[in-house]
Amino acid sequence: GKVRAPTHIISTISDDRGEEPCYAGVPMSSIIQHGYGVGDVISLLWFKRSLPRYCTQFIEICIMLCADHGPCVSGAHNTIVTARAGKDLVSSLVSGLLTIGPRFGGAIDDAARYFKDACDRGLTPYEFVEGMKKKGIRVPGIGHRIKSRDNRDKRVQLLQQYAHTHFPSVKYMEYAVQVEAYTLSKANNLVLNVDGAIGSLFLDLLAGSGMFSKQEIDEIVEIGYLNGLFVLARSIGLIGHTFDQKRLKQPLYRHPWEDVLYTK
Ligand code: Q5B
Repeated sequence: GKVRAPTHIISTISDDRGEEPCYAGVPMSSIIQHGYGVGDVISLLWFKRSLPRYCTQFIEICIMLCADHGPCVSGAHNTIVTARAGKDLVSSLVSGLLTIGPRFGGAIDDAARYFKDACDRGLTPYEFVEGMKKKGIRVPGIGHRIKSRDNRDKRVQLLQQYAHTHFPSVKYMEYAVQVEAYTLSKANNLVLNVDGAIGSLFLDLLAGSGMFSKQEIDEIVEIGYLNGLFVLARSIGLIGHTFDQKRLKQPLYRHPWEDVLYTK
């Protein structure tokens, strides 16, 4: 029989060899005919399956709500400074993206990991939070620079409302809310933030949709798919900030001396 030379690449999510490209086996024409949205495309290319509409709509809501959060946040600031240094779109975009990490926007995967582990092990919020403190780890998904008990993050509320209406179960989100109640007893700004809301609710989506086996959920959480939602979403805003600075013909940024503490 025919002997196939060993390949250097294995790919399982898309195929462009036929008459039309396919995403996880679904042809482009079918994506358009069914009126699929970007949530469906993410389902196909990231999760390799078509998810129910309430799940793909949740993904789209995450993307819309995280697309931008003003010019003062880490990512937008970097992008603005880079664009003002005369750099191109891709350089300005990636300089903003590179700030996404454990403190800024990139806490979604760790929030999912820690909330899942603590909730599945039946830890009380006290046991969980104090255990994290002993290990010297900040609770991912908790805390915000400007949001607080009296100035709640509207994005978190909108995500919670959507899940309460559409998800079969919000067990993990309820656990995260109990954790928040405990952390708020320590400091006013230790609210459940947007990363924590998405992390906990995505656990509910994975567990409640019936579309993923237990092993698949563990693998998704272990690999860490969910920061991808913030990266993808915030790229929209960072691209916008780049165009904004170019449109406004903003000069090279230089930080004012008065705002630096020069000391020995
Ligand atoms: N403390 C977010 O801190 C921030 C604690 C904590 C236990 C915690 C901090 C944190 C976990 C990572 C996380 C996502 C750095 C945030 C986002 C997107 C964004 C951004 C935007 C957008 C804020 C003061 C005291 C200290 C700390 C204690 C703080 N957090 N303890 N667990 N999680 N969170 N990131 O205000 O005793 O004085 O030493 O790392 O979830 O990124 O809008 O800006 O859309 O763009 O700077 O919303 O919470 O407070 O660092 O001065 O800490 O609180 O140990 O205690 P802050 P710090 P002590 S959403």
